[in-house]
Amino acid sequence: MRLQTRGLFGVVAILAIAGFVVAGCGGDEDTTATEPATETGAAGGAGGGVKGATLEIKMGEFYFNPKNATAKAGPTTIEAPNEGSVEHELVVFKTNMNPAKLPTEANGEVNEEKMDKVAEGAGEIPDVEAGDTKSGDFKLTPGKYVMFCNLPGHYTAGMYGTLTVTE
Ligand SMILES: [Cu+2]
Repeated sequence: MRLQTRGLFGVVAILAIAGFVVAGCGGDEDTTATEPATETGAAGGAGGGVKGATLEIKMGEFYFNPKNATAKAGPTTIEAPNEGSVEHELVVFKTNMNPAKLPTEANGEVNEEKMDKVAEGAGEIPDVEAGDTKSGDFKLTPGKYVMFCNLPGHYTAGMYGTLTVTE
């Protein structure tokens, strides 16, 4: 009798341990990633390695939406979904030039070499096929940017806009 009881106890104990281990694993998988506890607004914007913001600029024939975008300074991922039916691109220059009066070449493309760039603020998200979305990482600083699509004829068809970046 004694022996049997002990044996039963042993089995129960093993099952209990096994159950605990399984439950433990399941629990781990469900655990959501710990988010950095920032954004308390204290001690005024030191924020070095904080993940940047995201800005979406939709593209189509022949527009950017929003046409006049705004953003806060800092590392920013611009996402450019092409909801049109031909390829587009998003070229971004930091400049005070009027986006409607950029220097063009004979074929109507913007002459990027003649662009009056403010510091080094330029970049682009090239070759976005119809229906695709591409993104690029930009380090935005306060000021004015122009954006345009420089595929042949697209700029002159009105595919340009502005991006205003504030502190
Ligand atoms: Cu285009």
